[in-house]
Amino acid sequence: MIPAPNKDLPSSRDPGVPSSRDVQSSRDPGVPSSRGEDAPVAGGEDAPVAGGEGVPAARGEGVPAARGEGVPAARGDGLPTDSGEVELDEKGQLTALLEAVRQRTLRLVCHLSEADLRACHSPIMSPLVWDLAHIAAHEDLWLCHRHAGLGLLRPELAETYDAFETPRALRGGMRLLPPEETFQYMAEVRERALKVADSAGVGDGFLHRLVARHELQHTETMLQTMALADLLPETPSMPSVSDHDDRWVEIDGGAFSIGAQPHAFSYDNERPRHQVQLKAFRISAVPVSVQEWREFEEEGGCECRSLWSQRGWEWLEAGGRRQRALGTSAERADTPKCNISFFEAEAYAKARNARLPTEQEWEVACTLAADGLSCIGSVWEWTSSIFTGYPGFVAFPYEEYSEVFFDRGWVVLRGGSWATHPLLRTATFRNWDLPERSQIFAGLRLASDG
Ligand code: AVJ
Ligand code: FE
Repeated sequence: MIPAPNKDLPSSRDPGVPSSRDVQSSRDPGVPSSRGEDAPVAGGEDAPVAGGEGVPAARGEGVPAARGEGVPAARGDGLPTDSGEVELDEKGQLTALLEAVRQRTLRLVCHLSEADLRACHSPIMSPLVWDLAHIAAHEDLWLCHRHAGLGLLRPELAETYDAFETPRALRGGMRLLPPEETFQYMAEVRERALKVADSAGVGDGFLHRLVARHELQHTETMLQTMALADLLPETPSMPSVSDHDDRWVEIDGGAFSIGAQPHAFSYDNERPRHQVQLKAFRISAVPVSVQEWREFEEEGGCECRSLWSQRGWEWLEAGGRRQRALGTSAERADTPKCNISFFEAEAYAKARNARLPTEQEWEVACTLAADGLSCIGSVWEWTSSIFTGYPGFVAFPYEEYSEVFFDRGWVVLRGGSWATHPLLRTATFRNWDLPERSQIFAGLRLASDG
C-alpha cells in the first residue's frame, strides 16, 4: 500500500519521470499525430491523444470490449495518387470502422435471451433494447438526416429513442421495439447510411467518427447494465496492481496545456485547448486496489463521519452503499477497486491523508508521465472536478452532448475502463457521472499537494 504522503520528506522523484516542465516544452509542439486520427492501429490498442501519446491500454484483455478486434488498422500513411483516392480511402476506413463497431456490439449481446434484452434491470439504466435502437436512431439522425438530408427512416420512433425526450427512468415502462425488430432497424439504418456514404460521401468524416464512438459509448453503458444484472459474457480480466511499483509520481508546478489538439478527433467538451496553472502535486502510480479498499472498510472508514463530505454522509445514511449490486467477492484483491461512487472515493482519499486529483492534474500526469501511471484504462478514475465547459467552449455538433450537463453537479472521470474501447481511452477524453453512482466501472487514484 502506498503510504500517506509525508510533506516533510523530500520528494522521491522517480528517475524515469522527468520534471514536468522539461517535458512540457518538448512534447507540446502542437503537432498532430501523424497517423490517421481515427482508426486504431492493429490490435486496436492505440488512440490519438494530446501530443500524439497513447493512453496505455488496459492489461485486462479478457472481455470482448477491451479487445477492439476487427477494427481495421489506419491507412493514413500512404500518399494518395490523386484526390479521388483520398476520399475513397477515408470513406472506406470510416465505413469499415462503423462495421467493426457494429460487429462488436452484436457480439456483446448475442448470448442474451429475448427477456434479458427487454427487461428493465435497474431504474437507472435502460432496457438493452432501448440502447440498441437508440444507437440506430442516432445513426439515422446524423448520417442520413443531418449529413445527407434524407427524412428519418422511422420518424415515429424518434421521440421514444431520443435520450432527452425519454429519460432513463421512463424507458422501462414504454412500448419498445422487440429484439428482432430492433436488430432489423439497426441493420436497415446501417444499409441506408452506407448507401448515403456512397452517394453523398462522408464530408470531413467527423459525423461518422462521432456515430462510431456514440455506439462504443453505449456498448459500455450496456455492459454496465449487464454487470448489474449479472449478464456479462465473461468476467472482466483486470490487471494486477502488484505488477507495478507502488509509489508517487511527482509533478512540478507550472503552466500546462489541457484539451484536445486542434487536428485530433475530439468531443466539443475537450476544446478549446487552453493553458492552466498548476501547483506541484503528486499522484499515485497505481489505482487503489480491492485489498486496500477492504482495509478501509475493515478499519471502519464507512462509519467515520469525519472522512465524509456532508452530501456523502447523507448518501451513506440513506443506504447508498447497500443499493450497489456490484463489487463483491469475485474481485481479486490485487486488482483496481471498481464500482465505487465518487462519495466513497473521496472518503477513501481522506482516510489516506490524500485527495482526488483534479481533472487537469490527471490529464497533465497522464500526458507527461504516461509511463509512470499504471493500469490506466482498467477502471475510470474519479476526479475532484465538476463537469464544466473549458474557457471559450462552443457546443458541437449539438448542445445535448455536453453542454446541458455542465455545472450541474456531474463529476468528471478520466482514463477509461476495461469496457472502454481504445478510441475513447485518451488523455483528453472527459467522462461524467453523478457522485452517488457506482454502476460505472470506476475507482480512484490518490493525489496530494506536492
Ligand atoms: C459521456 C457516457 C456520460 O452516456 O450519457 C451517449 C455518452 N452521450 N449518448 C452518456 C453519450 C449521448 C454519455 N457519457
Ligand atoms: Fe446516446
